[in-house]
Amino acid sequence: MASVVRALLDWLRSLFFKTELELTLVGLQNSGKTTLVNVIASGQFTEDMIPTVGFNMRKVTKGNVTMKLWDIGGQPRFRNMWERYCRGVNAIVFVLDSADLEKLEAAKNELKSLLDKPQLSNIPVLVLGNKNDLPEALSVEEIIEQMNLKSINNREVSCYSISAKNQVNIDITLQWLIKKGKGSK
Ligand SMILES: Nc1nc2c(ncn2[C@@H]2O[C@H](COP(=O)(O)OP(=O)(O)OP(=O)(O)O)[C@@H](O)[C@H]2O)c(=O)[nH]1
Ligand SMILES: [Mg+2]
Repeated sequence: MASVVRALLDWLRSLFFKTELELTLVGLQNSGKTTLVNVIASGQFTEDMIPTVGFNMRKVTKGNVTMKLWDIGGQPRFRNMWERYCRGVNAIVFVLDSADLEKLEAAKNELKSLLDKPQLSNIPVLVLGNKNDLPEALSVEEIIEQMNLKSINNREVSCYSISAKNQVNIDITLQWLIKKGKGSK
């Protein structure tokens, strides 16, 4: 009986309460940002991707949750746009190719310089080590160490190891992000 009541309450709540989220995805080119957005939006993985020129915006609704996803190009010529698109969002998602060890230092420097921007202070950051299906991918502990994430102490920071390709840890990623949204009637 209690579970029936709970289900009824959940259903009633779902009729009235919506969560709205605005998120920005940044990270070096080829890390998998657009792929991840496609997986979140439609569950589809496509191998043949074209680099994002400028940015894309996708609005995705899942149940009561509406997410506005800003997906910004990661090539050097677009990186000066990152800050502008991160202002005022609920969370910044920094996507890393966790199997591309050569680009790790550049990724670390780009993340640091982004988070040093005063306009972005306090915005929570989720670092996603993507491509964990590849054998050389770093573990979460290695990413935290190599990306110097423990030195970030002016905001909430989390890190997950994911695979957009195999849809690994996309569920916990979404759960983390949804908690950053604000409920509204
Ligand atoms: N093995 C593997 N490949 C992936 C994964 N996610 C993305 N890729 C591949 O990585 C390449 C780049 O993906 P994109 O989504 O275009 O990368 P991006 O970060 O949007 O790149 P820019 O738009 O240039 O910044 C594509 O060939 C994808 O198929 C993954 O989880 N595993
Ligand atoms: Mg892209």
